[in-house]
Amino acid sequence: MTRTTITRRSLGALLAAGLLASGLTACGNSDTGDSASGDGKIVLGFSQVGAESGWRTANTTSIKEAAAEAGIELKFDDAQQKQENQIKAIRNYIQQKVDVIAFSPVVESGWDTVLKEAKDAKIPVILTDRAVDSADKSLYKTFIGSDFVKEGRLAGEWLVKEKQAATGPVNIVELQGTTGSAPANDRKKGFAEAIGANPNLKVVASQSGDFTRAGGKQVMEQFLKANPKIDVLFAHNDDMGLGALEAITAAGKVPGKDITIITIDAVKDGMQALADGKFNFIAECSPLLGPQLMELVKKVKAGEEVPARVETEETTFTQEQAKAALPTRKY
Ligand code: GYE
Repeated sequence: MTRTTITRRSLGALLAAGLLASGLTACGNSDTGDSASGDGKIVLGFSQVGAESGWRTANTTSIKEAAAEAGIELKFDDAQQKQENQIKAIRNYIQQKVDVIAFSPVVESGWDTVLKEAKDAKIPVILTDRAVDSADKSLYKTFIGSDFVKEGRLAGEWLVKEKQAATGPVNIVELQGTTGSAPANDRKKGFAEAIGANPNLKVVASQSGDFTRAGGKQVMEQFLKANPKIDVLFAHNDDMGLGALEAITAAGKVPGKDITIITIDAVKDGMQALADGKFNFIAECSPLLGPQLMELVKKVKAGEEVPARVETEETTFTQEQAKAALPTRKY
């Protein structure tokens, strides 16, 4: 299988031009199967992680809206951050003989059995937003989402520049996303790689806040109790950073000044905190995957070739850039 990475922007052009030919992953499933819909509509079964963050809510809205717009019948399940619920939902979709299954895997490992069941039932699977660590790449047709390692790296590179004049140790605490999830693993890795460029930068504590505000607040309280000198907080998403703000303020410290705060996502509340000077930097992760996902659903249902990976384009925001972007920010 040839692995090809393609950006979201260029995907549209390629699909339109019908240029997705050699060098791309062959879909291989031309079996149109039994549609579960009586009216000839493509039926998509989607298993969502949960509703843990502003990012996730925007992602769910994007998927629902794009399905309606594309005339695709969507069966949607919220797994409440539990892998067992996702496996149950996927098995239900297989039983209902949906045309395509898409899901955002809460963690990376443990999917081979259920993915094999989907493959045996000849139902193509699209990974959305988060990756799996299955060695057998034939268990799914494609992946659409972000480069999480890059996001972590961008966060770390900004910090290296910001603290380049530091002569003594810079103590960093890290709020990790859901344990075992692709974004938590990859963002941690990218950040660690980048800050390696300055030996003064040191992660003194790193723990999961499960991508939620409540988790961010609670773990930050513990960090503050255990570490007398915290210079920087790196949170794997905006929501945990927003929860941590409460803990920092309650501890009598000024967020964005006493503690430099870097997050990932750039949802509206995060961008507001950045514009207000409470956050210092955000690496963007776009949740608006719906339209591209629906294009891929149509392609795999038709047995056409799709790229192995469709990557989201993202940027970064400083406080000034957040002020400029906020008025037109949609989510
Ligand atoms: O960053 C976080 C959400 O998987 C990219 O999940 C997604 C992450 C996102 O809960 O806010």
